[in-house]
Amino acid sequence: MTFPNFHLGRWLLYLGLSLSVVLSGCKKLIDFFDPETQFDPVHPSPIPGYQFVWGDEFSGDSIDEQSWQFRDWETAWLGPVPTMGRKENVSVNDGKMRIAMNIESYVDPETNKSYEVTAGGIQTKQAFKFGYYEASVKLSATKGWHEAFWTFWYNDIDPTTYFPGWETAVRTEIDVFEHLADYDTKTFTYGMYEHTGGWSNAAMTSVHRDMYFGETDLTSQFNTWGFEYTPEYLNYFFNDSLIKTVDVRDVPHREFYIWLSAIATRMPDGDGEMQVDYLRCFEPDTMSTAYQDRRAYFLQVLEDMKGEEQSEGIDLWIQAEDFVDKGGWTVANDDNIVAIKGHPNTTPVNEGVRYARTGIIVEEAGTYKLWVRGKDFKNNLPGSRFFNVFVNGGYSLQKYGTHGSDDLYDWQDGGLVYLEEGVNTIEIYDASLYYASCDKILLTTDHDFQPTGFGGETNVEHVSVNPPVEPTSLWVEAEDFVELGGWIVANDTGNEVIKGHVDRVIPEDETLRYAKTKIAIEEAGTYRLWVRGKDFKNNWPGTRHFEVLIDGVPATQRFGTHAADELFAWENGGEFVIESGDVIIEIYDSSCYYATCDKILLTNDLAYVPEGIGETQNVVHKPLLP
Ligand SMILES: [Ca+2]
Ligand SMILES: [Ca+2]
Ligand SMILES: [Ca+2]
Repeated sequence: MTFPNFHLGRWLLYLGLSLSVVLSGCKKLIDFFDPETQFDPVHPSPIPGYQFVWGDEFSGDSIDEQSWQFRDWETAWLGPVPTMGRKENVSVNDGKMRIAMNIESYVDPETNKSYEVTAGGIQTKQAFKFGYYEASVKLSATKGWHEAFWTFWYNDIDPTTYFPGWETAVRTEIDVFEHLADYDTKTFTYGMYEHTGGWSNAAMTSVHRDMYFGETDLTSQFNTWGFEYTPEYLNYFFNDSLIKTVDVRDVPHREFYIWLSAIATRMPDGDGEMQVDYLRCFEPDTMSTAYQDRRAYFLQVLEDMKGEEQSEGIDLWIQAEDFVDKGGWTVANDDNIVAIKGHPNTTPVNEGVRYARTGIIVEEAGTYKLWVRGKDFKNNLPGSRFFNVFVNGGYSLQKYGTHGSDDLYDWQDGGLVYLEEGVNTIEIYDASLYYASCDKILLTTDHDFQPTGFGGETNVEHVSVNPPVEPTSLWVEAEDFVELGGWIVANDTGNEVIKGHVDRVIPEDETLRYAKTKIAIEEAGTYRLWVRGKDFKNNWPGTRHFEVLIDGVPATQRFGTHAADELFAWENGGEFVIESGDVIIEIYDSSCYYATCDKILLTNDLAYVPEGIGETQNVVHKPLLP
């Protein structure tokens, strides 16, 4: 760590410059960065409102272990090839910190585990929070390595220094750049994650995520990446140009450690080296005019992101993530908004899950203009992440997520649709099965209106429009069972029934007590068994009992024990979980005393209660042996 102290004269110069930029009404951010005030190789020159606090120019011949900690452990969760981080892979010479990324056989002496690749990196021992941070880095051109300049809420595997409540709190990660294993030499990704679910059940959600596609080679020269982290906005810079502003007002703000590191995420194509010229850290002078002017400017940038919020007509703003039925789409944060995301280059087994579906309640019928806000990349397979939107089932060839504009998310014109008063159905169809993302839909009676930015707040009521599932009710006549055993078919007061043994004469052949049949169950699920049998209210009620078994499982209820006013009545046999396929039903003569069974019902409408003689038989009785 060798760095001259911040120079007051230079600082005053920035204050003046930044003020004049704002006062002149200049909106281009590049004007904040006057060539006069750019970094030179030796002297730090902060962006307005910040002052240098710490850095490392890597001008010695070893890592300053007072300031840095090595990433000297295994990383295995990010790919098929576990990487051993080694202190020995990090060196300092010629003004650079170098991480050697090696294909080599290495056995960890502590665990005796063998590795095929080694790499590593360093993390600051000091924690930082709000500020401006910049590193100059030259990446490896060898594919298979994953290099990164990033922040994390821990700096080693010892949690004793973490913030109180870290075990369960949402924690954050800022990736200033990640150069993935198979990226070309001009592309990187960056973004911010929230880690939720606590220490033991950690999950990640994205605050935002973006990719940078430029003309600058990242592997043949040093380039600078910077980020400006404030309680309100997060700015990303590449080679002194602002590339993204993100609203972080709703994000929990944590201290972090700064990491410069590399691992393999597959077997690399060869050895590589990541080089870092410097890391420089600046803290905000929040009371300064320069900082306040800058803040005002970026708060306006955040405000401008919202775009037009209303037209001259009736606007129905519909968030995709509010759809009642999202099918196979998942809800995710992305680029300052919440969106739903389709399948990631996979084909679902069930076509139905390609639809997200909702009903919206419309107060005024009429012709509305449809607008859809979806995601596309200008420079990375533009137009390939497409989806369709159908209003009231109308078929549309219009694809969304195909705008190819500078912004990740943009509005596309869907033409005119007619909305009825009352419930109207909107469907989002995952047509590409390739990373489709939909943020929001607008239906407006102002046909000249063009939405921009995020658009207005949601103002519609969603209702389910999924067709009600038709229940399966299987009506089975006892007299049609394929094997009757000792039961006989009879007509009893107008009912075709089967009757068991009489006078408590138990047959020697136990099988004669069973009537059996086999029917097909098409819809797996939970079914309720109902049985219509005979009992006498005033003449030995409950004595003429019989049992029913479904695939060998007896109902807990005995039948013919209802003691109802009517001779025949339905009795509830409880619930059975039944797989699809053939099921065997048995009626067992448990009393051998005039048991009488008319009909059986299996229904997955668990609330249904049959009455009278029930419905007509609707099953086929199949031979017990196929
Ligand atoms: Ca250096
Ligand atoms: Ca949305
Ligand atoms: Ca019957």
